[in-house]
Amino acid sequence: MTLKAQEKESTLAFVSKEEILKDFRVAVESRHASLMGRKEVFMGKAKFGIFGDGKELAQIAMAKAFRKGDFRSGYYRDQTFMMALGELTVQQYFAQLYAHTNVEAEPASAGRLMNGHFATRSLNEDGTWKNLTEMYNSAADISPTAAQMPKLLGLAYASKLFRENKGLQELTQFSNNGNEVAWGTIGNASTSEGMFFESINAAGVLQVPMVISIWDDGYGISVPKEFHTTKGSISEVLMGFQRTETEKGFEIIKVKGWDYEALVQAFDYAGELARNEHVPVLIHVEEMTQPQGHSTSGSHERYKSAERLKWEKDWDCIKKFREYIITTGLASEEDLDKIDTEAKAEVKKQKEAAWADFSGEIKKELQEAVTLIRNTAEGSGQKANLLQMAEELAKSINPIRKDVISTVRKSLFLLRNDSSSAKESLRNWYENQKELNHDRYSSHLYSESDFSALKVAQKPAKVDESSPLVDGREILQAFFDYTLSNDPRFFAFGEDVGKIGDVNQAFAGLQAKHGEWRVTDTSIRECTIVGQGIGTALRGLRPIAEIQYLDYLLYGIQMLSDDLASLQYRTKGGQKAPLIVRTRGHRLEGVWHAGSPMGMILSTLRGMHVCVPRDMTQAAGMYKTLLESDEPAIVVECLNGYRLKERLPHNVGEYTVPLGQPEVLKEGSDVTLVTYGSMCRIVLEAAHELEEIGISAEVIDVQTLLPFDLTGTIGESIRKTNRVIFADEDVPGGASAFMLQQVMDHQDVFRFLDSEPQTLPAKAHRPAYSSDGDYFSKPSADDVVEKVYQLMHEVDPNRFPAI
Ligand SMILES: Cc1ncc(C[n+]2csc(CCOP(=O)(O)OP(=O)(O)O)c2C)c(N)n1
Ligand SMILES: [Mg+2]
Repeated sequence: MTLKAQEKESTLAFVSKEEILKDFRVAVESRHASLMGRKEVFMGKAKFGIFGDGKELAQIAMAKAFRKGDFRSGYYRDQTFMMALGELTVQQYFAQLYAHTNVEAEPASAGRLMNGHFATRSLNEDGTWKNLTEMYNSAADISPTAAQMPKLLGLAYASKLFRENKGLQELTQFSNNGNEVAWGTIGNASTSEGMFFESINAAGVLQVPMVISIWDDGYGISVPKEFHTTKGSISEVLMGFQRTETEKGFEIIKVKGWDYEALVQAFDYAGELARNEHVPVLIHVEEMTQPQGHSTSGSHERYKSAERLKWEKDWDCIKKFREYIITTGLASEEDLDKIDTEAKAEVKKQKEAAWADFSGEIKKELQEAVTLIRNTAEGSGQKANLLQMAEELAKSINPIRKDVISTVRKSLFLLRNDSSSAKESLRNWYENQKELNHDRYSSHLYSESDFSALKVAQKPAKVDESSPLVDGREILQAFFDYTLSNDPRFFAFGEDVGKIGDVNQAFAGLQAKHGEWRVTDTSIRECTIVGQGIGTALRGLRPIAEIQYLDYLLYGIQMLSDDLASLQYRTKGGQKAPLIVRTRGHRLEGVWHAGSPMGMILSTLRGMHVCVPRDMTQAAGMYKTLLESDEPAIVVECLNGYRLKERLPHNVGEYTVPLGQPEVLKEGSDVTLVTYGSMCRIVLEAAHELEEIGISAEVIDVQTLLPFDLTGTIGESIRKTNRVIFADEDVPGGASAFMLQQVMDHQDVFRFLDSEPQTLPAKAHRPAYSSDGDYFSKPSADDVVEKVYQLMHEVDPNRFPAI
């Protein structure tokens, strides 16, 4: 549907002349920032640049409709929007281009992200939440195209929850009755991604206040839109989503990117509709341009025709805005020229200030290093070399930190035979810089606040003879019931989680008891289940997003890896999304239902905790620890454990299981067997068999793979047994190799080993179907017994002859 002209009589009736001229100023400032930004890259002052030129006007219109408490989830073209809101100064914009690591200078990512990645800071320095309803909020951008969409769904869904779930009304810091709109932006070509369609469909089903704008410049880098989109138009393709008098759906609006009046009206209308009625809206902004091409990596003259390039000049939105202002008589050509000249001077000034700030810090470090190196030269046998290195460093043009630190490290190497106080000073300076650089480039992978999962107080489970023996799933059910009763922020959702209480019944009866907004069914859409979790967690809620089986995590792992796991890191503690992903894995049969791809998880989800409880008692305690913390995590429950009997602790819902603390399940003196999850029972069974033939195995459950054995329990055991085997159900070189590496690198055990450390993983292929498939694909108790026996045979062939 094209927005009807009669919706609002005229933009001029509700936007003042001053405001329009201010809009013009923001637009031209943003344009000059783009133009100068590109030059900075070509001058070698920044590595890469991607800019928002050609997209200014629509973003100004979007900013007008954006209210405090609202959220944006967008992409790299949105500088003008951020500037129009006052959430991005030109100086900050250039600070990011230069990768300034100071969080005050570059609040979005502290120099960790390339330019065009926007974010506001939701957290105070101590990790506590700010009042998000008093701020303009932008979720932290990521580079993969369309990956802003799943989280956008969650940001919008949070408004739905805040409005519909009356238990959340007290949380005024996060919402005002769900009146917040989640505004998304995406490029036309990126709408081809699966996650775009998945998010659109889910938003239509859920009827959430989401306004998604498509910035359509006709291209995705060099490829024109006919190659991306059926009929060459995403709004045409999506017309089936258009709501009607009788059916819910989307409101779909088409508007031109150079038409100021229509843009202002479209965004105003969209915002009101989404905010008041929770109707999702799609705004297809067509006829946008790219005055400088896609990015600094290439020039668009290579792939655009002369006609197209001319068309882009003629229909440039700032040119058209200028014409509009002049023809409506709001200002003269000279007035606008004056604004343009002033804007250009202002941008230049702020750019220079950003450079002075950024380069000043490094120059200061350089000066210090040069002086310290020169000092070491006196009396050193390496005098000439050291002085030369200092001189070269002193002369460098636009030095970066690497130049300084690398020279210092090379100097220290040259000085290895010296023992002067000047060398000590240089070494101390370097050690200090190491700490600073850790903070600049490597901090905040995990929470550094008081809410870190590692700081959660330990409360042991109370279990005794009077604790009833129940099915494992009933322990989880008791835990979730307790938590739903005591924490209004907590809710669970996923495929089959609602009505039947998940396929393994841990939520059985809990939707009936606590309501549909607390325990909720979703469609089959793992990627946006994760996004829904991230978005709601970004808005202060405590979701558990369920992935029905571990194998299907692959559909959601991109969001977990690119977005969630990197969130605290890429904002340097500015945002958090303490989402818990619940799933179940390990033992079952079949190629797609039995996997234990822990290596995949470990490699891609650094920044999250990875919990692998051996039973439901441990799982409930881990959930409690995580809910007390502000960190994201994945919990892999044992698929074959829901019907096994466990004792229901008296304090379920309150006890915690600490992360990073392995548990010794059985003591032994000959060999240490390290494992986790469903393998714990198998390894224990094997250990008891081994006991009968005189081999004493110590069995350790690591409990969590990330963090890994912070207490040094495995090392301590190896120092006693002098032998170790790491067993699991992952492929060779997967999590068993990870465990081996962790122990070898961090626990100083090499000299205590009397036998080669070994791993006992599953086969490299996925497990075959049926119990026989399982037996021949994954380690069994027989495999463990044989592996340990073989090890002992090598130690003492007389006592343990070959089988
Ligand atoms: C998942 C993924 N694939 C590829 C890229 C590389 N890439 C970056 S931008 C881009 C083109 C995007 O075009 P469009 O969505 O139309 O946005 P525009 O840049 O035109 O505004 C591509 C292919 C990426 N960032 N992420
Ligand atoms: Mg495009």
